[in-house]
Amino acid sequence: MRVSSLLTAALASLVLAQPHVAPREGGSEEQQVAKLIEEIKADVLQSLHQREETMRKRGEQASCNARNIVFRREYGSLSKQERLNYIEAVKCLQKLPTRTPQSVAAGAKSRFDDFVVVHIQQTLDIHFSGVFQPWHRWFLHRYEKALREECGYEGYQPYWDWAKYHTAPEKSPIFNGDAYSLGGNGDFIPHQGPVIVPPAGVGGGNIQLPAGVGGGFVTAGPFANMTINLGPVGGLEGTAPGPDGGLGYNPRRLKRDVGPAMNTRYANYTTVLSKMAGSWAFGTEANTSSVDLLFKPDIASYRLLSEGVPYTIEIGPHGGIHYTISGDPGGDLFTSPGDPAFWVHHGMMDRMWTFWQALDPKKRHSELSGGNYGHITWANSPPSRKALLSDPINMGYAAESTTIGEVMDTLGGPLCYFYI
Ligand SMILES: *[C@@H]1O[C@H](CO)[C@@H](O)[C@H](O)[C@H]1NC(C)=O
Ligand SMILES: *[C@@H]1O[C@H](CO)[C@@H](O)[C@H](O)[C@H]1NC(C)=O
Ligand SMILES: *[C@@H]1O[C@H](CO)[C@@H](O)[C@H](O)[C@H]1NC(C)=O
Ligand SMILES: [Cu+2]
Repeated sequence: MRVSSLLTAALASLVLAQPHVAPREGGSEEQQVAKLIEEIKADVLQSLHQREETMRKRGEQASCNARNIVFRREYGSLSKQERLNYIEAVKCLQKLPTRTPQSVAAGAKSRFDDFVVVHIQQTLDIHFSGVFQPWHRWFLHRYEKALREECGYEGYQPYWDWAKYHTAPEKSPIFNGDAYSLGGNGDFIPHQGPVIVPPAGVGGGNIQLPAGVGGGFVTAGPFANMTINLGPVGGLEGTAPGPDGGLGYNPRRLKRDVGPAMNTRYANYTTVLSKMAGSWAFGTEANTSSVDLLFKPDIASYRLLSEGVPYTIEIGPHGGIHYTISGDPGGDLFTSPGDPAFWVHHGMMDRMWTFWQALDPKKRHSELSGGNYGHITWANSPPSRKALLSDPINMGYAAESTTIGEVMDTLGGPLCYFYI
């Protein structure tokens, strides 16, 4: 395990970095993001050590400490062997028997499908609501655990650094179609991009989003010709809705429409920087040495930056990257975890939230509500109470359930990981 050497390297940079003291320079947004992340990591490792010291003095042991913390890494930074190990574990999960009764979901054919089922069943409760971020954090963690404990994977869940490949995601290590990728793009078919249709009464008109550079079946790389069993729930371009509200058996081949248009527009370095620090935190604002400036945006604006404003062109990087994958099942919010690429996208979603929390941990490890996305209904419609830390995170037949409060801190409770 390389964790201890990673930690040593990170701690060494902490000594040199002296976070928050040096005045900030401008630099490209990419450099600003990198610098901010270095500071976050240094602060987190330092606080981990401080916490351990404090507890040691009391004769207690921190359950998550510098020796057992694990780090999730960017997909392209994994070695070829590590990528192969991840791919093999996902394929293994797709061969293990399902735990979902066929009476619940006749389309569930594997352990992998168990995770797709629970997402389909709860889609309308777990998006644009207070449980969104914690639910998907736990979802990923339990998926990672299944890969490790049921399929012998020794690494951790990788993430897709959206901005890193935004000019050509189809050529990234994730989608280039080589033996170490998550499969190639869909074969090119001339087509239009997805259309967002606001429900009756919402107004604003249909929103035409740009297309990717694929559109057809995935025919190269490890998940070439992979069979999708569940969904789609509402139907997709060229694919009718599946039976039983998407829970029925509907075998078909994986399609993708990866391309730069959506990625660049909705998930570039400006996006990533804004989510963590607000678009004004560096450079142009006069007082860039104030730590407080970094504490914006608050939970409500973070959620809007991240998930967009429903039925507007500003769909945010969450939707923007779902549509960067697109295709089938990637273009169907309900069934989207059925594309192996879902999991690296949500790895980055969780990474962003983890970093945002780390900028003001005392407050943000319990901050859940704020704005319309903090309630227990989709965008608070119909109006509902705010989500609570005691609310459940239900994993159905996929894994054990928990509560929101248990997963707010990735360095506490049942969790002990961070991102590099
Ligand atoms: C995927 O299916 C296509 C069309 O049937 C075929 O040409 C291709 O060889 C298959 N690829 C793999 C890796 O099985
Ligand atoms: C980068 O993303 C932001 C939203 O986060 C968007 O407003 C901007 O137009 C994007 N840049 C490009 C070049 O598309
Ligand atoms: C910048 O912020 C610091 C810390 O909040 C404050 O002490 C200082 O007066 C500010 N400087 C200016 C020019 O506003
Ligand atoms: Cu989701």
